Amino acid sequence: MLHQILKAPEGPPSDVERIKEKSDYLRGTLRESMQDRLSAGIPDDDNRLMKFHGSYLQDDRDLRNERQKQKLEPAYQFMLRVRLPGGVATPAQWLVMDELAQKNANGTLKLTTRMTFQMHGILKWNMKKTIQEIHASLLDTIAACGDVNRNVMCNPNPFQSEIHSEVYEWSKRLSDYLLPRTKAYHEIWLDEEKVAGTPEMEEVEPMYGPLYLPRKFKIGIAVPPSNDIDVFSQDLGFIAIVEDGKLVGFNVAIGGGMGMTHGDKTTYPQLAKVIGFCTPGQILEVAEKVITIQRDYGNRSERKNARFKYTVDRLGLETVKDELENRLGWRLVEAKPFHFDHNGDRYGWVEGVQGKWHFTLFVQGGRIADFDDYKLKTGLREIAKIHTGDFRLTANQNLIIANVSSQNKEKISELIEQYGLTDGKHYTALRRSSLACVALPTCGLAMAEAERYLPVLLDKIDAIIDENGLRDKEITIRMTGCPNGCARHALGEIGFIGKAPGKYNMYLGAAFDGSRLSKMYRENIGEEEILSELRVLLSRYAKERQEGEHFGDFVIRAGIVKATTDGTNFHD
Ligand code: SRM
Ligand code: SF4
Repeated sequence: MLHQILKAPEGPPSDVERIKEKSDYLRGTLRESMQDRLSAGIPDDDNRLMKFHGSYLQDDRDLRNERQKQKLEPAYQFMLRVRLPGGVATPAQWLVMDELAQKNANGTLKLTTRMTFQMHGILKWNMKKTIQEIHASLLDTIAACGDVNRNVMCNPNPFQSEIHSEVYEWSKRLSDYLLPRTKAYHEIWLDEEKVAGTPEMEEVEPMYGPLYLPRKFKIGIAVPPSNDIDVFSQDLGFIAIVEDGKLVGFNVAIGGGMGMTHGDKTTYPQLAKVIGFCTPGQILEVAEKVITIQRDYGNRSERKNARFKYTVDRLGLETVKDELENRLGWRLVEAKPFHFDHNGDRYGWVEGVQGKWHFTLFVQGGRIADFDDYKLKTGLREIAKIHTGDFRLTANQNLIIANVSSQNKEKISELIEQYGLTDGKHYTALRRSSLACVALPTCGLAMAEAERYLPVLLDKIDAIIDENGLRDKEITIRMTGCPNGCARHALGEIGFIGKAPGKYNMYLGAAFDGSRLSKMYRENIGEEEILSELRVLLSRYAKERQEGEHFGDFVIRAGIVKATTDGTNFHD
């Protein structure tokens, strides 16, 4: 048996391991801390556990210095993330999110890069009722964050084909199957009574165990030719294989991830590698066993090296595959051919199966708000009131008003027009292909702006794009406020990672279909240099590109950066 020779890395368990161990299955003293009125925050240990319940304690970083000067505690507030497999929400659920954002949060909704809702700025006293209202809308926030399997992604367009809808069902099943079993969430937020323990009833986490995973774990399912969910960035990716119009199964890819630490070569983004094929009926078992390998062999000492990608790189792909097959008791079939052609979204109206229509809206930075000259949030609320289909949040932070009946299409089109809701047609294709993580002011890890700054930078890049006649050229551009990679920067043809206020590392050369990582091009540069670099690069691209050549491929062919498919040389 292989697991006798495999070894988990040695070293004392990290602090988080200690917190999980004594938490009584994610309870800790969260209930008491949330009731405590002396501070708007909660202690660190409970905040660690809070993540498993879908929330983080944050503070408004725009106010941090001023409050410090006034000797006040930070402006504590909570971020809340919903579990929304495949990104699908009903109009009724949309209206609940819209209302909760208005009355309990900062008035806006963030559509995340993993296809769900986040609310920011919730005060401690409003957390419980917010979670209860989410629960009443038949959604929850369980395992939206924390060292467990996170929101399962899949192509958000189930009505594009019967296959899409079948794949979506698998993403839901995976999400439910891999949920933690503890009742902590129900007790703390929904006031369910703790069931007194006879030995048989004693709570156990059959899959996770009392320590849960060494780190977060992410699963996504792609439906070729669209790689919109960036399947190679997932800890565990499934690629739907269709033969004769039927879903025959999934190629299995393991060990992807985007995060790293500046200057630390033991950390790097990595692409998941395809190890075989399984049938739809085997997908839950494959996911479970992969997760248990990470549970048993992931690094519980160094959190920055604890993601599954490092476990795979440390043990070796073949060894992990053997271990998986050992645990399954059967072998994966050889992977089947597949082809991706993009990792972005397709905008505007498209007709799907069963005469239903879908409108993909461009949502800059995934932020749903009422801006001075753009009443996006109100417009969507009015649509939700009459919409009989559903909403689908995309992995590119956009929104599909989906499953619109022919009868309703005209009314919805009128509202789209009335509120000027845009499919981004009048923007450059570059802007439509942009992604930015939240960063400041809420993210505690941000070193630079992202969501608030990228649109401003894009205004200036757009001018260069126009000078070079590249308005319709789709080039993916992604910005993150730090190297954690929440906007999957390493898979953008142009990537920026925040280093310090106003300073970014610039990356180039990722593939348009999400199958190749980018590579460092310039370090620690500000806006002026970014623009002068792009002026040269984009003008060369305009003149020298070959027929149909994407920007990421061009910079490699032109020798501007070297191709990188292996994350371990990402820093070089
Ligand atoms: Fe992320 C941590 C926001 C997708 C890699 N991420 C965070 C935190 C919670 C900051 C923190 O730990 O204090 C951010 C909260 C900011 C805020 O104010 O809301 C945050 N991550 C986000 C979101 C909201 C970005 C967005 O603008 O959409 C995305 C929410 C996804 C969701 O709905 O579940 C988000 N994060 C991602 C992705 C992309 C993905 O999963 O497809 C990644 C890269 C893929 C990966 O995991 O490798 C990502 N986030 C991280 C990491 C780096 C993990 C690592 O491997 O080292 C951190 C830091 C950490 O875990 O310690 C992080
Ligand atoms: Fe925050 Fe960094 Fe993630 Fe951006 S990439 S949301 S700055 S953790």
